[in-house]
Amino acid sequence: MDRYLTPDDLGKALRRDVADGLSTRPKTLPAKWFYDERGSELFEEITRLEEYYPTRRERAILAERAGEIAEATGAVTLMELGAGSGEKTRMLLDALSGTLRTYVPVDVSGDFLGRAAGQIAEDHPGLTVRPVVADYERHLALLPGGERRLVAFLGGTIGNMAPAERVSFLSAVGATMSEDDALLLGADLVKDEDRLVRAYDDARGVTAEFNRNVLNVIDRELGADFVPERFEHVAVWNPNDEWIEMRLRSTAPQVVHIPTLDLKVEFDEGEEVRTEISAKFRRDRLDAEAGAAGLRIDRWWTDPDGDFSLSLLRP
Ligand code: AVJ
Repeated sequence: MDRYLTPDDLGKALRRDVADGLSTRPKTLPAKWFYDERGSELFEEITRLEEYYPTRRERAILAERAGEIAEATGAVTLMELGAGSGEKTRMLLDALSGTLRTYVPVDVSGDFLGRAAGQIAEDHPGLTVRPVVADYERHLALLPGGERRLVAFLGGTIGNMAPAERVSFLSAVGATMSEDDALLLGADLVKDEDRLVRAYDDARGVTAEFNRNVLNVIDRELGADFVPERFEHVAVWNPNDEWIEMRLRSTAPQVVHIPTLDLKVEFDEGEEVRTEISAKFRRDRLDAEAGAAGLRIDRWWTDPDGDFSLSLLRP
């Protein structure tokens, strides 16, 4: 396993993000810290919720189009950024089996990667599986190259980035690509506000627990004394930026201690911490952002209801 990121680097990044995010107003925390073991389980549970359509829709598009993707790319190397749950990966690997020789899953969590990569190697004899522990927002230039690469960034995770970050991320991917390479990008689409909000504020409260779990992560990793129950889950649609915002709202005035940072954080009653943005796209916005990053959308697919998109970007 190649490592560009040690547990120590991750700890440092968490300390910096929490110190920065909780000492500004409005307070913010980056969405990437949701995903400890518990958070990853909760996210898996979210993907099975009635209200949470993106995973199901993306899977449907892949089921329909995997053959076309294989034909259009002839990929020899598949690099997956944020190597996710097995199923979508497996659909791609199966479709690409005629040409594919190497699979490179990239993730910040070595434990998770090791397990997932081992399973995939076992199920695909003859495929070289080369997991890389890295932060795809920082280490793109260091990732292994390869012949006819398909870089997959699925799930709609690009929506967690603000517009300027998206363009620099796409530019950084583009900078690693040669003419025969392609980027397979999953992006959620703008739709009815009601459905969007319900997808991020489900009736059973799984998303609320997922949101509050970031406080458990900070308690465990930085010795803080957040009581997650003292924060309420909030999901709102921001029509100007066309993104969902998840927030945690303090239910009372309170002070939280973070010993590792030697920090005391005060919350007013009703004060909110923004924990995630999840941008929703229109084709023209993606065209523009891809263009600004020196890429173009070569193929564009959606599910029959137009809920979610998969696109194939090229230099
Ligand atoms: C994994 C980032 C795509 O934004 O929809 C699910 C995470 N947050 N419910 C998303 C998430 C709340 C998800 N992504």
